Amino acid sequence: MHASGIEANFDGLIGASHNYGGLASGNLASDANRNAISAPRAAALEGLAKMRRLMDWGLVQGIVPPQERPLIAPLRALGFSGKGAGSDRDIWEGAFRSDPRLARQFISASPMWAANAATVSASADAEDKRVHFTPANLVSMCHRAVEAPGTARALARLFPDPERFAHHAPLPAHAAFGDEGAANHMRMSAGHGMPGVEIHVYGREAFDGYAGTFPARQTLEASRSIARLHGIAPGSCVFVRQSARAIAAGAFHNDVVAVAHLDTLFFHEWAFEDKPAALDAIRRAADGLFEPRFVEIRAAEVPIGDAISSYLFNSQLLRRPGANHLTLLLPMESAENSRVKAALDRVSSEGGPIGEAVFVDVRQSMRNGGGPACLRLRVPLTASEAAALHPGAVLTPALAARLEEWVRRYYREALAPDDLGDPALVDEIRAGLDVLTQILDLGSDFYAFQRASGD
Ligand code: SUG
Repeated sequence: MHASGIEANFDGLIGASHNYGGLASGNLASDANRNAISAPRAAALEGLAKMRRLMDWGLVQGIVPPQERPLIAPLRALGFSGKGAGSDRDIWEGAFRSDPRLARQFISASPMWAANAATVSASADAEDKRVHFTPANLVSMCHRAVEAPGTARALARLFPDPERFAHHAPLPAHAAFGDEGAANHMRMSAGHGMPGVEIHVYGREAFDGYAGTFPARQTLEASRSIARLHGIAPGSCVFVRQSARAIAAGAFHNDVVAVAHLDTLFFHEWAFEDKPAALDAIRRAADGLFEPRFVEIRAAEVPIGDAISSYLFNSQLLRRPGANHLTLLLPMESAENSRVKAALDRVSSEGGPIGEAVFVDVRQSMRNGGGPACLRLRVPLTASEAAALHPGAVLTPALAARLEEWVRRYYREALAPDDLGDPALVDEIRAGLDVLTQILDLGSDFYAFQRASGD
């Protein structure tokens, strides 16, 4: 354990309902793959292989359990009652038959993208010296807005000690407070346990007109509220507007065009609306704490379209224990784009902070617009906070092997769009999740279907 703390990565374990719904407007990959046949088993194994890699590098790797899907309680609330006794299977079958477009909002495996689970502040930045979590309300997209209660429950289990971890409620579920979690939040510091700069990137101001082609999911008002709730001193926060042209090109979250780790910010020239002001604000906030290092990729070297299709910036920027440079863990797609590959070769050989580029296959998630960085929630921790994590969800070689076996047993190899309406899926997925609560030691009332109330 590094004296100044560590960054734990909590990845969303990809759920058995992983499918291509084309549900996310402004996310070009989701749109392009609408109705493709998905491979849930391969998807989950890809995700686990990525987690294994971090664990093998000696980093702390945690797991965010998949959420229950299909979600039945909201369908009941929308008036679906099923035939006969109105069992959950009946409700799912009836809802899918009568309105498949609506039903598909409730069977997405979208909680896999843990970068959207919550915004997390380091204890060193917070007034009360606890790690703060605010689950994202994700109100911009129907299929994602239903994640917040399940996320709150999971985070409370994974980070249980109230002396060290503070859990807030999601922001009010209105577009004015649209919040997409850590995908629009970066932290820079000299060490994970040391005071740093919290950078919030927003797409629009709530009470201004917004006329972009694609939704700007995060509001300034949401970002400011989170900073207030977390008790971050105003001088340690920077609020930066994402560039409208990046959103128009398909950068639906900041983490598609920028990523930070320790003192380094790696970003595309077009990431921010006013780049000089953004970099200046970061420099000012960092004054006396650390010297920020900026690694910029110019549009002339990698056009924004290539950056987005390759997910160059949706990479994990990490320091492998013992290394004196940073490592970028990127999706395979970045190695396959010649301009992107050339830029990576330049960046990692010019003696700057980034010294290595490693590629990982997460193609199943990528086809829904979720790269390596989307799949993980970063949690900066001191040694004593790391010791207070729920131990059942911290990856070990034995747990990884158990989870791989579990996936092979409970996940289908393929899901075609019409398979989603199969009522057998409801029981099949629940049987798997029931076993998962034992594997991860989550207790026997973690999922709604395990509770007598059912919600
Ligand atoms: O919210 N895709 C997700 C991808 C999230 C990526 N996360 C980060 N950038 N941090 C989204 O757009 C597609 C689901 C579908 O179409 O079936 C989806 O929700």
